[in-house]
Amino acid sequence: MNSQAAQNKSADDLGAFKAELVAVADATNATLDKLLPLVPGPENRVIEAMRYAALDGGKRLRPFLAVASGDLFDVPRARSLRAAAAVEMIHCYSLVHDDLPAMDDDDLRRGRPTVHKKFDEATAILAGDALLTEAFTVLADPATHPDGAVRANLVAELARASGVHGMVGGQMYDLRAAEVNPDDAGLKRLQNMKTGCIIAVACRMGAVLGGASPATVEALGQYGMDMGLAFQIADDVLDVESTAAETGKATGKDAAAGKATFVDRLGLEGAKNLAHSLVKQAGNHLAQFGNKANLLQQAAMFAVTRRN
Ligand code: GRG
Repeated sequence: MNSQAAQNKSADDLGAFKAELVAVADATNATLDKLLPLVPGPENRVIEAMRYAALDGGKRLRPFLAVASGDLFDVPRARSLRAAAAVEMIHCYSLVHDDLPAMDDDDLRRGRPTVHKKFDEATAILAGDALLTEAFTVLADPATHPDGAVRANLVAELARASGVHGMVGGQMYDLRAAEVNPDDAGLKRLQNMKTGCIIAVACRMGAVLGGASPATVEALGQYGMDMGLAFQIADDVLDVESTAAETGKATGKDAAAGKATFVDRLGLEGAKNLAHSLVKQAGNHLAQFGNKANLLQQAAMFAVTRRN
């Protein structure tokens, strides 16, 4: 194949990935819609805020990863979409809380007012809390998997990735980064915890649902961690190179806040090169799946070529 043909093939592959991302996003929206029904009663306001946070917008990359990873083991979509919805609930909760005045104090998310702007601060805190807890209700339900041991494993996986040794710990580290001034290894650890753990657990959950061996769950987790770091570096690049109209959220915030990022450490080109080498490294963890993992390979490339 000549190089133009190779480039066309690669563009086609990314096209296949993008079509599947949209299909999984639609299926995830339908699943979330069913899982978050409105109720009569005063508590309905928090459900409206949860639906506002979770239902419209977002690339749905984490749901895609849960479903695509499950597909490697022929997991029925009815099951993998529940894991996908659970991980997206955690992700949406983290965005709602991250946008609060006490954290990043953002007015814009996914091209719309943030939840505390649309509703109010107390409702936004409750909506985040409720999305967090609802994620575990979804995983613990027998509809997710008939075997209680598998459900317990999924709950433990998601709890570990979301909690103090994962996303919450990473957020705390991030809030203290100016004071701690991490070296490059520390910055990598921060970003792995804050961003990588949730991306990795989406991949791991598909494998757990499929009854994969611990080594195979780990391989998919490593793919997710490498891709997650690449994704976060790409996010930091977009913060410099993109606009709010493109990303649907404020840009230029990292430099304004004096945040430690790999863009700050390595420059734009250095950061982009690191992100691309992490994509390659992520792909290596998928070797055992051969062509069956093509969409996951493309997902890693998408993480660093996306414009929002
Ligand atoms: C508040 C506990 C707590 C944690 C917050 C995830 C997070 C930790 C903060 C969000 C801010 C941020 C820049 C996180 C890094 C991960 C990231 C790039 C999130 C945005 O993910 P996308 O691009 O968003 O997948 P969409 O809207 O497409 O779902």
